[in-house]
Amino acid sequence: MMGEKSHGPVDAGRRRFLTGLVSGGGVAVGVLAIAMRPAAEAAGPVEVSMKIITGKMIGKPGWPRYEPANLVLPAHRLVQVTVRDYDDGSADIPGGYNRVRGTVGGVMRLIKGTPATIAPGAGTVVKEIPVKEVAHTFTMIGERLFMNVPMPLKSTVVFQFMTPGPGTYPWQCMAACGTGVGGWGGSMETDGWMRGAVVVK
Ligand SMILES: [Cu+2]
Repeated sequence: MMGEKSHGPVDAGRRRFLTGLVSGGGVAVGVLAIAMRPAAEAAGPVEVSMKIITGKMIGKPGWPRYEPANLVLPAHRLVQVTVRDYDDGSADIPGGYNRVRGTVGGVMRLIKGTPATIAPGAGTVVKEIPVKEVAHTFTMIGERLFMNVPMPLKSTVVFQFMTPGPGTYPWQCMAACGTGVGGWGGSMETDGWMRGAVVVK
Protein backbone atom coordinates (compact mmCIF):
# COMPACT_ATOMS: atom_id res chain seq x y z
CA MET A 1 0.00 0.00 0.00
CA MET A 2 1.72 3.22 1.12
CA GLY A 3 5.10 1.56 1.51
CA GLU A 4 5.10 0.34 -2.06
CA LYS A 5 5.30 3.91 -3.42
CA SER A 6 8.88 5.09 -3.61
CA HIS A 7 9.63 8.61 -2.56
CA GLY A 8 13.03 10.26 -2.75
CA PRO A 9 13.80 10.46 0.96
CA VAL A 10 12.71 6.87 1.51
CA ASP A 11 14.98 5.65 -1.28
CA ALA A 12 17.89 7.60 0.19
CA GLY A 13 17.25 6.03 3.57
CA ARG A 14 17.04 2.58 2.07
CA ARG A 15 20.30 3.15 0.19
CA ARG A 16 22.04 4.21 3.40
CA PHE A 17 20.67 1.07 5.10
CA LEU A 18 21.90 -1.19 2.28
CA THR A 19 25.30 0.54 2.24
CA GLY A 20 25.50 -0.07 5.98
CA LEU A 21 24.75 -3.75 5.46
CA VAL A 22 27.48 -4.10 2.85
CA SER A 23 30.13 -2.21 4.80
CA GLY A 24 29.22 -3.99 8.00
CA GLY A 25 28.91 -7.39 6.36
CA GLY A 26 30.23 -9.25 9.38
CA VAL A 27 27.66 -7.66 11.64
CA ALA A 28 24.87 -8.51 9.22
CA VAL A 29 25.90 -12.15 9.20
CA GLY A 30 26.00 -12.17 12.97
CA VAL A 31 22.52 -10.72 13.19
CA LEU A 32 21.28 -13.31 10.72
CA ALA A 33 22.74 -16.17 12.80
CA ILE A 34 21.02 -14.88 15.93
CA ALA A 35 17.78 -14.44 14.06
CA MET A 36 17.87 -18.06 12.94
CA ARG A 37 18.38 -19.51 16.39
CA PRO A 38 14.80 -19.17 17.67
CA ALA A 39 13.58 -21.01 14.59
CA ALA A 40 15.84 -23.95 15.44
CA GLU A 41 14.62 -23.96 19.04
CA ALA A 42 11.03 -23.75 17.92
CA ALA A 43 11.52 -27.24 16.53
CA GLY A 44 11.73 -28.31 20.19
CA PRO A 45 14.10 -30.62 21.99
CA VAL A 46 15.11 -34.00 20.63
CA GLU A 47 12.89 -36.42 22.51
CA VAL A 48 14.10 -39.76 23.81
CA SER A 49 12.27 -42.37 25.86
CA MET A 50 13.78 -45.08 28.02
CA LYS A 51 12.33 -47.54 30.45
CA ILE A 52 13.73 -49.46 33.37
CA ILE A 53 12.37 -52.96 33.60
CA THR A 54 12.89 -55.49 36.35
CA GLY A 55 14.68 -58.78 35.83
CA LYS A 56 11.44 -60.58 36.68
CA MET A 57 9.71 -58.91 33.74
CA ILE A 58 12.16 -60.59 31.36
CA GLY A 59 12.60 -63.88 33.18
CA LYS A 60 15.97 -62.97 34.62
CA PRO A 61 15.35 -62.15 38.30
CA GLY A 62 17.91 -59.81 39.85
CA TRP A 63 18.82 -58.34 36.46
CA PRO A 64 17.05 -54.99 36.01
CA ARG A 65 17.85 -53.13 32.82
CA TYR A 66 17.47 -49.87 30.95
CA GLU A 67 15.84 -50.14 27.55
CA PRO A 68 17.45 -48.89 25.45
CA ALA A 69 20.72 -48.63 27.34
CA ASN A 70 22.51 -46.94 24.44
CA LEU A 71 21.46 -43.67 22.86
CA VAL A 72 22.62 -41.89 19.72
CA LEU A 73 22.10 -38.12 19.91
CA PRO A 74 23.02 -35.04 17.87
CA ALA A 75 25.74 -32.75 19.26
CA HIS A 76 24.98 -29.47 21.03
CA ARG A 77 21.25 -30.01 21.07
CA LEU A 78 18.66 -29.80 23.77
CA VAL A 79 17.45 -33.31 24.53
CA GLN A 80 14.42 -34.27 26.58
CA VAL A 81 14.59 -37.69 28.16
CA THR A 82 11.57 -39.52 29.55
CA VAL A 83 12.34 -42.55 31.72
CA ARG A 84 9.59 -44.87 32.91
CA ASP A 85 10.84 -46.89 35.87
CA TYR A 86 8.81 -50.07 36.43
CA ASP A 87 11.05 -51.13 39.33
CA ASP A 88 9.64 -50.91 42.85
CA GLY A 89 12.81 -51.94 44.69
CA SER A 90 15.24 -49.39 46.08
CA ALA A 91 19.01 -49.83 46.11
CA ASP A 92 21.92 -48.26 47.99
CA ILE A 93 23.64 -45.25 46.45
CA PRO A 94 26.85 -43.40 47.28
CA GLY A 95 26.19 -40.12 49.11
CA GLY A 96 24.62 -37.40 46.99
CA TYR A 97 23.39 -39.53 44.11
CA ASN A 98 19.78 -38.84 45.09
CA ARG A 99 20.31 -35.31 43.73
CA VAL A 100 19.72 -34.19 40.17
CA ARG A 101 22.87 -32.79 38.57
CA GLY A 102 23.80 -31.56 35.12
CA THR A 103 20.30 -31.25 33.67
CA VAL A 104 18.73 -28.01 32.49
CA GLY A 105 18.04 -26.04 35.68
CA GLY A 106 19.42 -28.90 37.79
CA VAL A 107 15.92 -30.32 37.95
CA MET A 108 13.72 -33.10 36.64
CA ARG A 109 9.97 -33.53 36.51
CA LEU A 110 8.58 -36.39 38.53
CA ILE A 111 5.36 -38.18 37.57
CA LYS A 112 3.75 -40.88 39.68
CA GLY A 113 3.51 -44.25 38.01
CA THR A 114 4.30 -45.05 34.40
CA PRO A 115 1.50 -43.54 32.30
CA ALA A 116 1.63 -44.26 28.57
CA THR A 117 1.16 -40.60 27.71
CA ILE A 118 2.52 -37.62 29.58
CA ALA A 119 1.19 -34.12 29.02
CA PRO A 120 3.81 -31.42 28.35
CA GLY A 121 4.89 -29.89 31.65
CA ALA A 122 3.23 -32.62 33.72
CA GLY A 123 4.61 -33.66 37.10
CA THR A 124 6.41 -32.05 40.00
CA VAL A 125 9.69 -30.24 39.48
CA VAL A 126 12.28 -31.64 41.90
CA LYS A 127 16.01 -31.26 42.56
CA GLU A 128 16.33 -34.45 44.58
CA ILE A 129 14.39 -37.39 45.92
CA PRO A 130 14.64 -39.20 49.25
CA VAL A 131 17.63 -41.57 49.40
CA LYS A 132 15.39 -44.53 50.22
CA GLU A 133 13.27 -43.96 47.11
CA VAL A 134 16.10 -44.32 44.64
CA ALA A 135 15.75 -47.44 42.50
CA HIS A 136 18.41 -46.55 39.90
CA THR A 137 20.35 -43.61 38.57
CA PHE A 138 21.36 -42.44 35.12
CA THR A 139 24.84 -41.09 35.70
CA MET A 140 27.34 -39.79 33.17
CA ILE A 141 30.76 -38.86 34.42
CA GLY A 142 33.32 -37.59 31.97
CA GLU A 143 35.75 -34.80 31.34
CA ARG A 144 33.89 -31.57 32.16
CA LEU A 145 30.68 -33.58 32.24
CA PHE A 146 28.66 -34.73 35.19
CA MET A 147 25.04 -35.63 34.99
CA ASN A 148 23.12 -37.57 37.58
CA VAL A 149 19.41 -38.32 37.51
CA PRO A 150 17.96 -40.46 40.30
CA MET A 151 15.10 -42.77 39.30
CA PRO A 152 12.39 -43.11 41.93
CA LEU A 153 10.41 -46.31 42.50
CA LYS A 154 7.62 -47.01 40.01
CA SER A 155 7.71 -43.51 38.58
CA THR A 156 8.41 -41.55 35.46
CA VAL A 157 10.96 -38.77 35.22
CA VAL A 158 11.41 -36.19 32.49
CA PHE A 159 14.59 -34.13 32.23
CA GLN A 160 16.41 -32.04 29.67
CA PHE A 161 20.10 -31.64 28.99
CA MET A 162 22.38 -30.16 26.35
CA THR A 163 24.44 -32.71 24.51
CA PRO A 164 28.20 -32.03 24.45
CA GLY A 165 30.35 -32.24 21.33
CA PRO A 166 30.73 -35.48 19.40
CA GLY A 167 32.04 -38.42 21.37
CA THR A 168 31.07 -41.53 23.26
CA TYR A 169 29.96 -40.86 26.82
CA PRO A 170 29.56 -43.89 29.05
CA TRP A 171 26.88 -43.88 31.72
CA GLN A 172 26.42 -46.10 34.74
CA CYS A 173 23.66 -46.71 37.26
CA MET A 174 25.06 -45.80 40.66
CA ALA A 175 22.42 -47.61 42.73
CA ALA A 176 23.65 -51.04 43.74
CA CYS A 177 20.83 -52.88 41.98
CA GLY A 178 22.80 -55.83 40.63
CA THR A 179 23.81 -59.22 41.96
CA GLY A 180 26.89 -60.35 43.85
CA VAL A 181 28.90 -58.62 46.54
CA GLY A 182 27.36 -55.26 47.41
CA GLY A 183 24.99 -55.53 44.47
CA TRP A 184 27.57 -54.24 42.00
CA GLY A 185 27.70 -57.39 39.86
CA GLY A 186 25.34 -58.69 37.18
CA SER A 187 23.42 -55.85 35.56
CA MET A 188 25.70 -53.26 37.12
CA GLU A 189 28.79 -54.48 35.32
CA THR A 190 27.16 -55.46 32.05
CA ASP A 191 26.95 -53.07 29.09
CA GLY A 192 23.42 -52.72 27.81
CA TRP A 193 21.88 -53.33 31.24
CA MET A 194 22.73 -50.89 34.06
CA ARG A 195 25.45 -49.24 32.03
CA GLY A 196 25.74 -48.11 28.48
CA ALA A 197 26.80 -45.25 26.29
CA VAL A 198 25.48 -42.02 24.92
CA VAL A 199 26.96 -41.64 21.47
CA VAL A 200 26.94 -38.00 20.38
CA LYS A 201 27.40 -37.38 16.67
CU1 LIG B 1 20.34 -49.75 38.58
